[in-house]
Amino acid sequence: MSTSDTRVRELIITPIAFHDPPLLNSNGVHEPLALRIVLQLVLEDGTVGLGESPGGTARLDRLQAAAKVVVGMDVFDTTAVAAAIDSALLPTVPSSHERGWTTSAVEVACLDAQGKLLGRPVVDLLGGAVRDSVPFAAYLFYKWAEHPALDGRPAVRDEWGEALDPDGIVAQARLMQERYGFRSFKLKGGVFPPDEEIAAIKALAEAFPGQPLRLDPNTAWTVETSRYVARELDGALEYLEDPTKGIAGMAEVAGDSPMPLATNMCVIAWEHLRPAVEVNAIQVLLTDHHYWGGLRRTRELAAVCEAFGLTLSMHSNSHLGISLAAMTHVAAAIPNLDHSCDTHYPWNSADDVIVPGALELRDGEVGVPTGPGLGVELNHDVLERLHRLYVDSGMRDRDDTGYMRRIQPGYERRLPRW
Ligand code: GKR
Ligand code: MG
Repeated sequence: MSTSDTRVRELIITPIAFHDPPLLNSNGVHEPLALRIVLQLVLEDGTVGLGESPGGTARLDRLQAAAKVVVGMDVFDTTAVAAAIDSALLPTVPSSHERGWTTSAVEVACLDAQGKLLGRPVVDLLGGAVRDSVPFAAYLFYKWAEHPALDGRPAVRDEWGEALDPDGIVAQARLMQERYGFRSFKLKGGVFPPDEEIAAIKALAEAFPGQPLRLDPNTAWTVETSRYVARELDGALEYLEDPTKGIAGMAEVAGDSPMPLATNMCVIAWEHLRPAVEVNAIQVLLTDHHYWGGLRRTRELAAVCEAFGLTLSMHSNSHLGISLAAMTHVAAAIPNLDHSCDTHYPWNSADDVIVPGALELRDGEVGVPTGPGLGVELNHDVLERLHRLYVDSGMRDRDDTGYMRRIQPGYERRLPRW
């Protein structure tokens, strides 16, 4: 293989929309559609590497800027590819975390292409698999039975039903377990007053004795409320995730919390690690290859966490199969992955852009795809359909709060709320 064949001919960026149930969180409620962006990195020899990024106008613009920069670069030169994109974005995007979304998505596409060229799975490019399958947690959400009728559009029901109290959450957890065999559970909180969410966790603990549980209110609580919840749930939680805002607030809660604190909100870039470690603000880091710089940087992050005694879990957002494949490959390559990973996949998998078969959630785990690269294949008809849905919907950015206000006009986003 000559280096002229492994150069990038084109990076095709395709924004898509797919169906999402009315999942509640501390910002409001998920809209009927979620947005992602599919990357196809085409090499001179015709090899195509796939990537998937969260959607939204800013991320789309930045990926389009990256697409201009990478043409002609060698797909094996991922450090130079990331540096070129980073310096192209730097003048207009000062946040390293924000630039990270773009470099990460392109790195995954490069690694997929490299794996295809070499006939090896991506996990082999990350040092090899330390596990053949990766455990995921059932991601439970309070939710409505349907997206209500709005602006002439009829109500949209889904197969999961309503979950607005402890019984509803336990029923949802049972369904998740029946369908996918999950053995750990995460509840998205910050929706109802803390005592109601404490009751839901206690109901889950009773229904699934000995199975790890997590609660994540996305900073909906003050330091004082966080301490109260932590005390009430002593012995019931594997970890408490982002109860309150910021490194200083988390450190105050961590000071007397009976369980570890986790984050995907206050430590989201390399420069946040040192201040967080200095004040012992977190004990668990939810990594996410979509913004930490890609799969190799995530592997490096795992080593940094190991050095500082932080345990590792994995964050997710509404996503499809290219992301799930990338999450699975990197999680399989990390020796110190101490907790099962998050995934939204059961909520969105019906609209997946990849050809079925390569990824299956069984016994709460996803087997590491064995085919070359990420081991998944793009379904071009579905990609076209989901791109059309994106174009026709007019939706360009996620807005959980705005959507909630259209349904409940008095709704206010307040963080902390309690
Ligand atoms: O999908 O509503 C959601 C989640 O709240 C998501 O946006 C978060 O980024 O899952 C995430 C988390 O763990 O904070
Ligand atoms: Mg979280």
